[in-house]
Amino acid sequence: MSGAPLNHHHPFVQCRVTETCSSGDNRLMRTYFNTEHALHRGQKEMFRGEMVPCFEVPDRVDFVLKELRHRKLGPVETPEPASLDVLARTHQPRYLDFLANAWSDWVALDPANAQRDAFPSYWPIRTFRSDVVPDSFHARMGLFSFDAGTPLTSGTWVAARAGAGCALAGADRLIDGDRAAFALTRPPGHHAGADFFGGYCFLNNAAIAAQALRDGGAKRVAVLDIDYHHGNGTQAIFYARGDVFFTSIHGDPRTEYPYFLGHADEHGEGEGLGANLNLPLPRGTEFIDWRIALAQALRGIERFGAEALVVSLGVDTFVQDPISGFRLRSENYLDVGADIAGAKLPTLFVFEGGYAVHDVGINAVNVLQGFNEAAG
Ligand code: SP5
Ligand code: ZN
Repeated sequence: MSGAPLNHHHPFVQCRVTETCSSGDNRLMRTYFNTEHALHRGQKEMFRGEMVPCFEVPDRVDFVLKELRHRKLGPVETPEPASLDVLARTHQPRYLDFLANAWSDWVALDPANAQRDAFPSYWPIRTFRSDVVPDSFHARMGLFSFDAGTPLTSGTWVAARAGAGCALAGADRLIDGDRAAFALTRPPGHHAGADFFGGYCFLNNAAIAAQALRDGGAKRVAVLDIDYHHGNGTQAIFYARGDVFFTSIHGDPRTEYPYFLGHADEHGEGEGLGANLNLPLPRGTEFIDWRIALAQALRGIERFGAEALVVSLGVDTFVQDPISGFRLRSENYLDVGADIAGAKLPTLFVFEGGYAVHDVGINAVNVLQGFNEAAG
C-alpha cells in the first residue's frame, strides 16, 4: 500500500552478522495470535456476592481475529510459548512455580476439583506476612492474587504462557525494525504483577514485551495503557525504574476497579520518579475529553524520550461495555490509532480488556487500522 522503503537498519542494536539480520517490514502489521487461548475458559466469576458467567470469554479474541482477516490487516502467525527464563525477567520465580503447578495442586486436593475452577478466599493484607510461601494451596492462591473475580482453570498456565510468547514475538518484530505489531491474546495481562494474578490476568504480557524491548537494545521504553481499568500490575512492575515509562488513562480508582491504585499523584519512586503518569477520568467520560488525556499521555511519552512503545489495548472504554463506564464509539477508535501513530515510535499493541463481545473486533481493529493509515 505505502511506498515507504523497507527499513534495513536495526533500530536498537547494531547488526552483528549481516545474513541473520532480518530487515523490517513497515507496510504490514503482523499479528501474533494465541491459538491456545481457549484453554483458559472460566465458568463463573464472583460478582457482587453472586457467581455470574465470566465476562472474559474465548469469543472475544475470535471476534478480533475474524475482523483482522476480513480487513486484511496483515499476516497472522503463532509463535512458541514464552520460556520460563524470559518470564522470570518480569515475574518472580516463586510465582511462576505456583502458576505452573496450580491446576495439578488443586486437583490433587480432590479429584472432583477437575470440574471446578479454583478461586482464592484468603489474602495476606496489612500486618500479615508474604515472605513465607504456605504449604496450603488455598493460602498460596491468596498470597499470589488480589481478587476473587479471576478463575484459575485447567488450561490457564498453558494459555497464559503461549500468550506471553505472542507479546515476545511482537517485541522481536520491533527489534527487527517493523513499525508495528499486534499480540492478540487472552487471558489479558495488565493487572498481573511480578508475583500476583487478578483482574482476569496472570502473566503481564505488556510488561514482558517492554522488558524484552529493553533487553533487545531499546534504551527507553514507554507503556501506554488505554484499557478502561488502571494497569496496576504494569505500574507496579516498573514503578521504581527510570527506563520504562508507564502512562494510563482509566476510570478513577475512587469508584472504579481495581480501586487501590491508579491515582493522579502516583509519579513513580527512586529512579522511577517522574516515569509514571496516571490520568484517571470520571465514569461517563466522552471521547472528546478522553482524547485530551490521550494527548497528555503522548506528550509524556515524548518528553521521556522513548525509543519504543507498548500499548495495552483494552477496548472496554466502549460505550456499550457491560462492566465499564466510558462512552467511546466504534468510529472513535480510528482516531485513537491515528493519535498513537503520531508518536512516531515502533509500536506493539497488546490486547487487554473489552467485553462487549460483538463489537470488540471492530473496535480493536479500528485502532490498528487508524494507526496504519496515519503511519502511512
Ligand atoms: C483486563 C480487564 O479489563 N480486567 C478487568 C477486571 C474487572 N473485574 C472486576 C469487574 C467489576 C466490575 N464492576 C462493574 C460494575 C458494573 N456496573
Ligand atoms: Zn479493563
